[in-house]
Amino acid sequence: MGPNYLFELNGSVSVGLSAFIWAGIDVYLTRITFYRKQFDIFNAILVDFNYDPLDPGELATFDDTTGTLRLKMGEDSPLGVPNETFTVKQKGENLVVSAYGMSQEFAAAGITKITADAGEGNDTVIIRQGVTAAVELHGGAGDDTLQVYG
Ligand SMILES: [Ca+2]
Repeated sequence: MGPNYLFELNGSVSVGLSAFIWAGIDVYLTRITFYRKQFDIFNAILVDFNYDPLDPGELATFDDTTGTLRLKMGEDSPLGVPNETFTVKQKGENLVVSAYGMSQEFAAAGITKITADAGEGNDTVIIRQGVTAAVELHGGAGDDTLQVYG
C-alpha cells in the first residue's frame, strides 16, 4: 500500500521570548563575567498537534460463509467520507479493491458476490471487466455512478 496523500504530523509550534542578563566588566579586551543567566520569560506552545493519519483500515470485508465481498463504503466505512470512489478489478487470481489511493487484494476463488451500499454522497463504484462474481451495488443518496463491466 502506498497512499501518497496520507501523512502523519507530530509536533508543536512554539513561540518564545527570552531575556539575557549579563553583569560584568569589560577590561580592555578581556570580558570578565560575574553573572550571566538567560531567562525564559515567555514560552508558550501555540499549537500542539498529534494528527493521526487517515486510515480506512480494510477496504472490503469477505464473508466466507456467503462468499460475499462487501466494499466498505457509506455506513460501512470508518472514514465518513461522503463522496467515495471504489474500483474492483481482477488481477491474476485475486480481486483488487481500490479506494482512497490504496488497494487491497482478495483471493477471487471464494468470492461469488460483490456488494456495496455507498450511502450518502456522490459515489462511484466501478467493477472492471474480468470480474466474474455477481454484483449488487446500491448507490444510496446522491448522484452516484455504478459501472459494471464484469
Ligand atoms: Ca451515494
